[in-house]
Amino acid sequence: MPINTPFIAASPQEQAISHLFIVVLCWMGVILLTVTGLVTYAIIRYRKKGEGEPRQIFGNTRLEWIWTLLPLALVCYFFVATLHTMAVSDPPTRGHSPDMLIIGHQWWWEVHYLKSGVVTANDVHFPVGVPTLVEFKSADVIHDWWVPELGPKIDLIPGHPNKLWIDVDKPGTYLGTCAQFCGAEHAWMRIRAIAQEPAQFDAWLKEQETIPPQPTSGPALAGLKLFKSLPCISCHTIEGLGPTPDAGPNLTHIATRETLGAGRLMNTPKNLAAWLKDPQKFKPGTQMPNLRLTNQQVNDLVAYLETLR
Ligand code: HEC
Ligand SMILES: [Cu+2]
Repeated sequence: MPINTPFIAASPQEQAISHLFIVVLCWMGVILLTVTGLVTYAIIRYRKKGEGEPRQIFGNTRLEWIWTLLPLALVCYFFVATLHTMAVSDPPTRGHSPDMLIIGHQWWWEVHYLKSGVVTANDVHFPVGVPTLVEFKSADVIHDWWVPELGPKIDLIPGHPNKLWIDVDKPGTYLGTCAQFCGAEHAWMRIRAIAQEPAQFDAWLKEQETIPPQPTSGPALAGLKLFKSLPCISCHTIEGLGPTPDAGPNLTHIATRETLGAGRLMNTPKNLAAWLKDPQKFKPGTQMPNLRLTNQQVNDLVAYLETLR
């Protein structure tokens, strides 16, 4: 899916924020031009031509009223406009139960669709035109969710859940990132917000709800056996295999995701093999260790993971 043009608001929340930004920017421009214009005029008009100081004026009440009231009115206007934008961009969440839970990890996003039990990572699907209440938590340090086209940023703070309405009004893929420095791979903690028409979103959710059948032969079966015997299974959940750890992204439908390593690599069989061979090469410091797999093991694991659609 093509990436949307950046900086074009795709939600009522972002619409309000962009609008306030433009209005304030225009007023700042007017003030800048007025002040520099007056100063330039004074410099030229009153530059010294041997005629001494210009006439000095003290206590001009009318002027003083103007330069007190005009800025005051502007500041009041900015204040009210900001309050309005805050109300529109972050509508009340109390009394609503969240539709989605997003947990920040060093350095990836765990995504739960609470009404269906689907768990995924990094690619975050939203239905267009259906306001989604998202709860944000952290598994370790402070992270910050930021997809500029979709509205405000929100912090993910350990022990202090936050909530935010996300209400995408145009289909498309929107790129975002963690906006709070959170350690070595902070720069590779990207978000792909994928907004789909409700029918498409429902179809996607249905697909994610069904557990892919386990392979019964060939390299894919060998890969499944390796996955269960290597440490993979103690960090990653694949539905149907038993344990459900969350130290690493849920891989139940890994082959349907667009990227690996929170945006670090596009999800192709070749990149998947390179990632498994040495994740530290792509994200030095990532919590996934280099397990020193042989090429044979990598090929079998890739064959298995590619069946997880
Ligand atoms: C110690 C825990 C741990 C072990 C063991 C582990 N992983 Fe990971 N894995 C992670 C973490 C954490 C990430 C996310 C890394 C990041 O994006 O920074 C990850 C990422 C991945 C990804 C990319 C997923 C995505 O959605 O981006 C794949 C695929 C993967 N691991 C497969 C495996 C396989 C196969 C094994 C066994 C050979 C394995 N992992 C072993 C923790 C682990
Ligand atoms: Cu982060």
